[in-house]
Amino acid sequence: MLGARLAEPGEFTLRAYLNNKIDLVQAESIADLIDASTAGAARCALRSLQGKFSETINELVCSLTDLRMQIEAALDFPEEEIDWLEKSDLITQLHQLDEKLQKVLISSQRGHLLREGANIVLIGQPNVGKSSLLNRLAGDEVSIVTEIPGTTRDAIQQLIQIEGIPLHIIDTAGLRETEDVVEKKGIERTYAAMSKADLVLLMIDSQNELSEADQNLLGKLPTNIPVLIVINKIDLLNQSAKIEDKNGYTIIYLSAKTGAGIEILCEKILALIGWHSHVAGEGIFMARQRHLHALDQAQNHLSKSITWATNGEALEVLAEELRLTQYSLSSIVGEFSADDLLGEIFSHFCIGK
Ligand SMILES: Nc1nc2c(ncn2[C@@H]2O[C@H](COP(=O)(O)OP(=O)(O)OP(=O)(O)O)[C@@H](O)[C@H]2O)c(=O)[nH]1
Ligand SMILES: [Mg+2]
Repeated sequence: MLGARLAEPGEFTLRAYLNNKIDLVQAESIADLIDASTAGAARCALRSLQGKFSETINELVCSLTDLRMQIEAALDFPEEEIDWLEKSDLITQLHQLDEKLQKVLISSQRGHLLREGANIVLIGQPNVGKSSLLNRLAGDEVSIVTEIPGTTRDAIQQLIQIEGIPLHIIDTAGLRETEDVVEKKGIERTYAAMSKADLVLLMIDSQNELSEADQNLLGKLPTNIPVLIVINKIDLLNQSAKIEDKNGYTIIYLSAKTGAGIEILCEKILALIGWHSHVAGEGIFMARQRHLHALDQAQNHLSKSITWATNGEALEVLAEELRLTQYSLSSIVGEFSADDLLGEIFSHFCIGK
């Protein structure tokens, strides 16, 4: 074959990266563009490919380098009168940097949601209308609905979009004591789905009170996962749709059958998974978990350095925290990225990209 061979996954992108044609964020955005599941996600990936995310990170790194230079100079020439490194001035600059970093983090968290979506798990007693709600949200009959309790046996996942945010809605087997082997397995899957949830919707029939079983269920949920209580079938009691806070829970009254209250539910879902549409205008960065982790680390180091500076600690300690802040930020665009990290990133490409 005249020495020809098939390209490795991501090989062309890797070469572009190694030849400094693009940075790591841009390389990742090529894969994101290919994988984008919504128009919003594709637009966002394109912005990263054009360098918007990298530019913002590089600006932060520049401000940081500038500040570090001032501190290093003060360390090297302690006897000089370096008036621009007044303590108050230093703290102001650190706070400004922290504010900028905070904005990037928010934009990145939004982008991460746009990229990954969120897992929303519907749980509750049999027959309360979980599958009906999934169908209502999906606008399609994806899950079987019958008046027989125990209809759903297996967890059913459906991808929907609200305001362009991909949401994986997982309908589960109604939770109850049962001797049925298949249903038992289904219930095990319900618990497994719950542990991976970003948000749990606990559904109750409006004709019933919150039962002891429901309360037990609430007690079993991991505390870090937000819960929304959904009271369904309000059409049967001629109630109107509403949202209220009671005993530390948010409760939404709706009807999966008529659609009343669905808009209230969608709005609350977005808020609980961290998509605040009113924060628009700050931009969205197509962030991966890796980027969020690095930004988090950067913010930790920066807030430590603010504490050190405020407490008047030695400049050396401050300088070290700022070095670590810069290291975390630079790892996003790839300046200090280890080889195994590159292998991990490029292996996710399909062959020949
Ligand atoms: N009137 C009324 N009936 C509803 C509503 N939502 C669901 N139902 C009915 O309630 C019954 C059960 O609905 P499903 O959606 O299958 O309930 P489920 O919670 O998925 O039940 P399992 O899969 O058995 O756990 C069906 O007969 C639905 O038509 C509603 O908002 N109003
Ligand atoms: Mg069902």
